[in-house]
Amino acid sequence: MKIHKQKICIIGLGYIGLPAAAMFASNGHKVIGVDINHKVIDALEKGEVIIEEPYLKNMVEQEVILGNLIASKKPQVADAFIIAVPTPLTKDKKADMSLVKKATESIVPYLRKGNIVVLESTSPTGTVKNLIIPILKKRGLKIGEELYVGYCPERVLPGQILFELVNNNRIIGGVNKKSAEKIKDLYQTFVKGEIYLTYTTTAEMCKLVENTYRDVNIAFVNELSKICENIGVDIWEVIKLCNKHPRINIHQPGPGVGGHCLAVDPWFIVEKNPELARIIKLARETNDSMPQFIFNKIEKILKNIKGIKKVTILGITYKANIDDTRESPIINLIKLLEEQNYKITVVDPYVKEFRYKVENVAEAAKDSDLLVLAVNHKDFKDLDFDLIAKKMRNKIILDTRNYFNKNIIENKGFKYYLLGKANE
Ligand code: SAJ
Repeated sequence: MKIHKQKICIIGLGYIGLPAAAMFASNGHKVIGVDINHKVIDALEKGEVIIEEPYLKNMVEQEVILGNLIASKKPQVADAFIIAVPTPLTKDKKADMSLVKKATESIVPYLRKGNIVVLESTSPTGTVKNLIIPILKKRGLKIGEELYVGYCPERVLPGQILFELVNNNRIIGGVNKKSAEKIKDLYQTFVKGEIYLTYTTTAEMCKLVENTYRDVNIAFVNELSKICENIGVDIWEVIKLCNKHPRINIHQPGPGVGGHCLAVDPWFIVEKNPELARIIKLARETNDSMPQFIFNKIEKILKNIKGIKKVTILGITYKANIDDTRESPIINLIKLLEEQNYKITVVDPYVKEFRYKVENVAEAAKDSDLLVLAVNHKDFKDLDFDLIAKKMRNKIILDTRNYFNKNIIENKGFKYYLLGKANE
């Protein structure tokens, strides 16, 4: 397909905006990257990035050198504007839309006839219609005829963002058909997956539903793991056997659900439908209860040990093989341990700094009473359990992910506990 070179202004250069900016730039467009964070802009001016994502640094560096990607503190006149700013959760579990509002306001003076405006930030349903459009209208352009507006959620997985940006299917919701088609033409310059067109509110709902689907399924299996502990059945064996059924796909239990998506997005549905969204709310609460459940298990395991107890936590990120600790349930588990004055050491090769952090597992396990596998980082797959056994005061392991080989560990003299299986 022949690319019609456009000038694209991307507001918000985080985990989503920056990869999108680099991708548009490397596919024939001129991209102006705008951010309110000076650190982001200073880094980008030098062709550097301040987030960890495979291959992103190289791509950004190259496009900055070629002059296809330019950092700017303010928006500029352009053909298309993409808003990819955070929509954090407030303390009372509502979407904080202030950054989306500000970003939208910031582009108004630069809008021209024929422009495209796309929201990418995960947002409650109705955001384009009720928040974005009223602001854009101030420019006096006819929405859908002179200014094409829509919502295009990202669906990428941290750690493989650049691959998924290109290969995943996408949904585009337009305020009208023309808007959706215009936005599709733009994204098609690099998206190889299918692009499905719909209306804005439907697209907003799709994004929320995708992550809620996963959250609810994980809550289901987390609840089952509590039930299995109660009745003396191994949840992992149950999952393995049930998943042999052609239409069953049970998710994995664990110490909770973290990250900026699954732990947040379901609340955007609850916010707008408090009376109706009952399973969704309960699922959130169930997943949020997992750190406490793990803590209670730890207390039971160590109940006969006198004096101050030491626990070594392997992994604190919200999931495996990434550096992101946002909404990590492990941080909540650590807080519970702190409240009860446990001595704590933490090992996480992906996280640069954290209180209690020790570089290697054997060192961290010195005089420890319990080793908790909290995150299944690949680095923890082949640990030297002979050395760890020598260092620990009590040789006990709690595996919250069914990640270690029970037989190997028990052969080294450890007592092995597993989430979803009753303590014996
Ligand atoms: N988790 C479990 N059990 C499982 C799967 C995951 O406990 O069976 C936990 C993980 O440990 C982690 C959390 O859930 O704490 C979330 O991990 P994830 O890999 O499911 O999702 P995210 O948040 O990294 O990315 C999700 C993706 N959404 C879906 O797969 C539906 C991604 O496609 C989205 O782009 C992203 O959210 C987003 O930005 O919304």
